[in-house]
Amino acid sequence: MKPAVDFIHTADLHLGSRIQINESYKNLQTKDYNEAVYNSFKKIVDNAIKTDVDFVLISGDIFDSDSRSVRATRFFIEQSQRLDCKDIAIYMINGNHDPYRNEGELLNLPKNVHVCDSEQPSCFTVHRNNRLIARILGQSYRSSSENRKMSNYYTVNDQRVYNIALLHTQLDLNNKSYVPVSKDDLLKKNSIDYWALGHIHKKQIINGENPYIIYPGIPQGRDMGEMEPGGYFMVHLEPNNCYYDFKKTSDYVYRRFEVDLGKMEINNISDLHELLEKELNEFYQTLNKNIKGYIIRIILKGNIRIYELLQEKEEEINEDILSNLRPLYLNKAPLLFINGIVNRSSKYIENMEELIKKDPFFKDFFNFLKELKSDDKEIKKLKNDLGRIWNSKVDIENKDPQEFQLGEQVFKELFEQSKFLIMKEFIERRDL
Ligand SMILES: [Mn+2]
Repeated sequence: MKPAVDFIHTADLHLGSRIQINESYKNLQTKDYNEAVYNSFKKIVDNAIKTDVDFVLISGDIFDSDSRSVRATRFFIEQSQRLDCKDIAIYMINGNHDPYRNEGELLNLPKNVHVCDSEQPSCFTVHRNNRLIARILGQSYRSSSENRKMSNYYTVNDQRVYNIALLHTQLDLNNKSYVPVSKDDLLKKNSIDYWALGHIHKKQIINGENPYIIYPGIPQGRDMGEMEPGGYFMVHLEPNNCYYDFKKTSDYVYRRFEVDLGKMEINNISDLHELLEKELNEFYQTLNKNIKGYIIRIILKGNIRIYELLQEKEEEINEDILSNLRPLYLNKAPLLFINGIVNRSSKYIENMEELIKKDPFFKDFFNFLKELKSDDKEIKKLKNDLGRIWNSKVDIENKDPQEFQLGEQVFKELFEQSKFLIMKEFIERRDL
């Protein structure tokens, strides 16, 4: 019988980076959000000690940048030393953000930290009470992109103990920058029991049974592209009894907050204020009190009578709304930071329901849209026609503002918005 093992699987700590909060909050008294990325790793170490795991795995991107920061390195060492005192080892690979340094790290790493080599796969053996309990394989990135299919060369012939492999990959055979490999490739390597993946910042169970293929995601999201509460996996492997539990670590959580402006008759900016304040307050009541802070973006949707005014004075109105709403949530728990407002509203159309139902022209138009929505080829063409400012490939490594990444959500919003703009144009021109 294989010996049981308990371990933590984390990845993408990105130590040295900070969460993004709007400039206007820079004069705040408490700025512990600057520590959020560090704190999430500290929580992982706390729990490793508390639960006395056999070891901790980190699947790449421990540091946010290949130039490293002294502070991030110092912090990592301090936390590793806490584990060393409890005889808990760390096994790690370097990813695209923190490729392997031949000259070593900026500071000496404690003896319990085992870094996989970048030139060939490393294989570490783990012992408990002088008995072999697991093997850990892995290979580090040599530079910030990596086209070697390193997992092909992870070889092990003995299956009497659990064999666990670390890999930093996009898990996409066509992606030549982040280890081109497919799920099937990994499934085929039947000597490996658990693939501890890193690189994708969102928690994902790619395969939920042996061989396990799991992404823990980033422990603390840093912008609107990393929205869900992050964490790590606590894993127990034992013949006939394996489980993996996701443990949340994020102090701060990014959320979208959508407001339907069609809910109320809005004739001026005061009405708009009133609606937003009420809606935001209701949204706030639904937030989890155990989270230190939420960082949100407000998305305005629906049909509004003062659409032209909103368009014409967009910047000024947004500033006015933000300066009214922001102070309301600064001394509360959880904190609420409003990073910005995105306007995806459209013109209010008189008797719209009637028009859609009865007017043959609009009936046709809506039927056309329905068909268009389910026509993948046409949708693809449409996305291309949106212009170069919209990047249809959403890439977590791309630091451009999220607004210009054309994800499914954003595309849907633009589609809805343009539907009403077209209706408005039709009505106005037909009346001429
Ligand atoms: Mn990463």
